[in-house]
Amino acid sequence: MKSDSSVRNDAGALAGIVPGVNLAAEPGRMDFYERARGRHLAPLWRVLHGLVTDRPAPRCVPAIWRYAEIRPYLMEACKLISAEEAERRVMVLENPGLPGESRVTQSLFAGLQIILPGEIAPAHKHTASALRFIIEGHKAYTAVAGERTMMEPGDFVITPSMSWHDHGNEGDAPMVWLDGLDMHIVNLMCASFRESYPGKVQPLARPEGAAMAEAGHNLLPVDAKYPAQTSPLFSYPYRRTRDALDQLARFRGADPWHAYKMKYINPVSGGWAMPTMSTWMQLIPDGYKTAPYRSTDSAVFTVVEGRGSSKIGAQTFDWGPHDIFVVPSWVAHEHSAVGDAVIFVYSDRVVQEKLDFWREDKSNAA
Ligand code: GTQ
Ligand code: FE2
Repeated sequence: MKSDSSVRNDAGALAGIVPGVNLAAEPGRMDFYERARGRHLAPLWRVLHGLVTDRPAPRCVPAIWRYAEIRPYLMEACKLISAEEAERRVMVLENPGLPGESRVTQSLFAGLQIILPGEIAPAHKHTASALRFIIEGHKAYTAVAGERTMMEPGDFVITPSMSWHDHGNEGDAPMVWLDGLDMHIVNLMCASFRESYPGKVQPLARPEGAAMAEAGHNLLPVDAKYPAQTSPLFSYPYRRTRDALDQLARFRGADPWHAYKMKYINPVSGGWAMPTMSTWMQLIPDGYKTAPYRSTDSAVFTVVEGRGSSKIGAQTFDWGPHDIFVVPSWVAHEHSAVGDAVIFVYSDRVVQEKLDFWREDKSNAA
């Protein structure tokens, strides 16, 4: 007889939480469960409603990281380890509902990367795609697939799957950005590969600005082929994004749920800029309050400008510039701004859309 406590003890523990199972009959079934387990078989009826839930049941919880509180930890990390030794000097934002899993939501990774003047984060490549959202600093670059781009606060920068990338800081102050990665999605399907570049930095094949010249003006070279699903534009400067929102707000009324929400697009397809993570920028005008909204994507919000607060489920979070907060799947949320607020957001929406299961709810029902 096996002494597996999960089989022996759970008839009582499961009382009242396994709909459709006659718990009074369970003890008489225990011997069967144990023998089946020996053959690597398990009865679906004991787990079905935890697998196919009536509605999203995220373990991820609403949470906020206030920049003023976490920035000192980034600075302290700089005293303890170099960018080179760490490979990437990143403090991972761990969702309080998923401790130790390096997840900001169940599907997404978020980390704050810091690179000091003169440092280099060495070149590597991997299956996972990354997005960078620049928080502070100047004169640091990332090189992606043979081209460099300088990074400025508010810029959104893409590292596509399997492209070589290295980062360097040529300025005189630390640079900090938010990393968003899809490795948990990659790992769900056990598809991860990674390689170090032989050498600290990759050689540059194109001048800075080449991608912007080629794809950044609503024009594309006539015969160019773009087999990848990621945007060939790998930097979306804040100046342009901010200007677009500003101009839009001059002639359009604010949407009740979104205020002004503009998605970053891939100019080749017109779809989302990245194949695994949706990205957008949201402008909430001074004094505006959005209506309660929920959707099945989980999202990471980074405040660029302005102050305000968000009610996420039952909790209310006050936020200001550089604060980062999380909205889990299907949790109703509403935002209000004091002064015009600009917020960068990434989520797993694009994956869900491709798989035909993304849903939203504008009914105001929490
Ligand atoms: O900058 O290449 O936060 O590969 C995690 C994995 C950053 C990066 C992260 C990475 C990187
Ligand atoms: Fe990387």
